Amino acid sequence: SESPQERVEIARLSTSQADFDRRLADRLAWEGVSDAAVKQRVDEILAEVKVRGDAALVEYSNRFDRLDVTTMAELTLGEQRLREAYEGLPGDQREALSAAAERIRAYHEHQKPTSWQFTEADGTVLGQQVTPLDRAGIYVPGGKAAYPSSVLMNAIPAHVAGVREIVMVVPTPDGVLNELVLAAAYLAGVDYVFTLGGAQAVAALAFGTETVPRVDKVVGPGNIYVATAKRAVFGQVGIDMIAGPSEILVVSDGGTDPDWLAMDLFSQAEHDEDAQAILVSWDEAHLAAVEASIARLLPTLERADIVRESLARRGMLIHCRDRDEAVAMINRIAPEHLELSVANPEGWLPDVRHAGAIFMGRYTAEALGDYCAGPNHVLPTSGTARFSSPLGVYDFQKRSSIIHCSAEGAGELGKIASTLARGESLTAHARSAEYRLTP
Ligand code: HSO
Ligand code: ZN
Repeated sequence: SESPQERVEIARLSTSQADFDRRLADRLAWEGVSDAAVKQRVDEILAEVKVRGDAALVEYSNRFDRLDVTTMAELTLGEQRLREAYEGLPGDQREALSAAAERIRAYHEHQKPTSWQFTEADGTVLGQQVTPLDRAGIYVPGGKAAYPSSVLMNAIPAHVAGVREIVMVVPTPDGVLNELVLAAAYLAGVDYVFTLGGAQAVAALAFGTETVPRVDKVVGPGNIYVATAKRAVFGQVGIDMIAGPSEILVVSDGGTDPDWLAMDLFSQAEHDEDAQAILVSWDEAHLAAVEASIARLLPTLERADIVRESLARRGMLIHCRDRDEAVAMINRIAPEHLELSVANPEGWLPDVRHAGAIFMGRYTAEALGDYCAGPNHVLPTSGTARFSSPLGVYDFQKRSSIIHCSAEGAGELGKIASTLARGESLTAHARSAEYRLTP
């Protein structure tokens, strides 16, 4: 580590290689961990919390987070405490957090879906009414993955959606509170916080206890216990997607400073050893230049060990033939984050069919989107951008259908309904429709 340059292990692939498809698939593969032993422990915890409520929460928190509490009151933080956390922050952090929250709020205001109705010729009105959830629960991990930015990204869309009550849970190992996380909760409109973590926190939100109100949906990332618990309570409450490790795919036309691109790749690789950073280009010399930047800059990173491991496990520098092959690569990988580090990114946009978030042009570092550009940083991972979308206002709302028949409309529809109902031998349906036929 004394040497400023080191050999960095990162796979070099080329679409011209005979075994390219297999090599790409091998490195993309990431199986969401599922473990029978974990599942059994989680089921036990869920059952205990369901039956014994607060008492079980107090016991688990003492055991797993090494606390010494006797009541839920000691695990509850109200709005006053959240405001104190915010006011106690150093000025620059307070300003940065507020600026980010404002931008995220403004972006999500644009996302609000509208209710609509239309009237048919006979006066029958049909439509759709959008309503927020009553209560949302936000899980925030403890320890090294406690990101204040993620508190903003999860809670602000819920607030903009009009959710009446937002409850947050966050573990406090050894009783240590994260003031930035609490300040973010304050800014995002969280109503109160329980210092609970793990499967027991998910259980509390899903079932409710004497102190913790039952929520309608649980969102937010967590470890394998949390993910397993969320899967188990799904159906009784809504959940968001189960996130895999973070990924970035950078497509470069060769015109961006190789140091910038190396750092963009590092920015996701530093999240964890299973994170994935990929660069695609048709410019061979440029790929070599970025590789040299990686070797020179990696030793200067605080989290060099994590980045080195992540690049070795799952990183890729991919040489492709041309723009068309680069587009094919994007849609095949369906990345969580796509950086289009090219001269005319707008020209690419119509060809991008699968990507969680698209960062356009040389100046748009993914890191800006992670914190403050405005769009959500909770995004579909592991290729799930093929069928899902960023977390948003719509995830905290649902739709009701509206039907308002005129007398004339009931006559027309009644004939159709009664015929179909008799075909199904459901005669009460048929007669209910027939009562309203116009004579
Ligand atoms: N890139 C992460 C979000 C994040 N980055 C939080 C920094 N803090 C997942 O998309
Ligand atoms: Zn990030």
